[in-house]
Amino acid sequence: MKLYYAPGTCALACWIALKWAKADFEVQKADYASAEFKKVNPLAQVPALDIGGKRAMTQADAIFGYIVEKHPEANLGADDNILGRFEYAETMSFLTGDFHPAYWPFFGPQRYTVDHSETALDNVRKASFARIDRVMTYLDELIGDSEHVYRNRRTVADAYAFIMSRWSVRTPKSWKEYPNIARLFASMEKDADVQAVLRESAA
Ligand SMILES: N[C@@H](CCC(=O)N[C@@H](CS)C(=O)NCC(=O)O)C(=O)O
Repeated sequence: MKLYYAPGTCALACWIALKWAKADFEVQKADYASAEFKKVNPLAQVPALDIGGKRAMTQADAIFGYIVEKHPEANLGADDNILGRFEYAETMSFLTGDFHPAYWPFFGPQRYTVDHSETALDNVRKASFARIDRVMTYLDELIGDSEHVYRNRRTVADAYAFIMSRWSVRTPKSWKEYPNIARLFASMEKDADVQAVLRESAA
């Protein structure tokens, strides 16, 4: 099984989840603009997970679902009751559908304006910040006084939220200014698997 990633991206969260699940896997750095990688994922995005099927798996949330179901002993997913499953699905939908896209205009402003002057690009970045702050604030509230995103225990949602919140250091308000996210960070940064992924992905 091979995980395609790029440094700093949400694919690192899948990498952490695979480690937490004690899965047998390898990783490959992807050049997402390359023709070669477009054969793996025609959308030219990471993560992609090749488990030897006809095509690689794509979409972070779906990949997390696969890891969770394949490794039930790791208990990285929802509590097994109707409200537990609802809350987990709600959290993952927020992370994949609201949180992640909030950062897209910040990192790819040229996709959101036909004017590619530095001023126009900077204006898109500035405009995106309100939405980023809103999703960061919501995440902070989800964590509350715990160290986790979902029900005060470790799930793939911690890895996903942690990796994506790191992007905030490039915005006017870093994760350090959201007290509950900062507590999640303190706990994640002590985790040996997280440390290994951050080290190996930056190498
Ligand atoms: N819907 C996809 C989005 C994945 C995504 O946007 N990945 C980013 C890295 S965090 C990427 O590959 N960006 C490259 C690009 O869009 O050109 C998912 O949830 O997996």
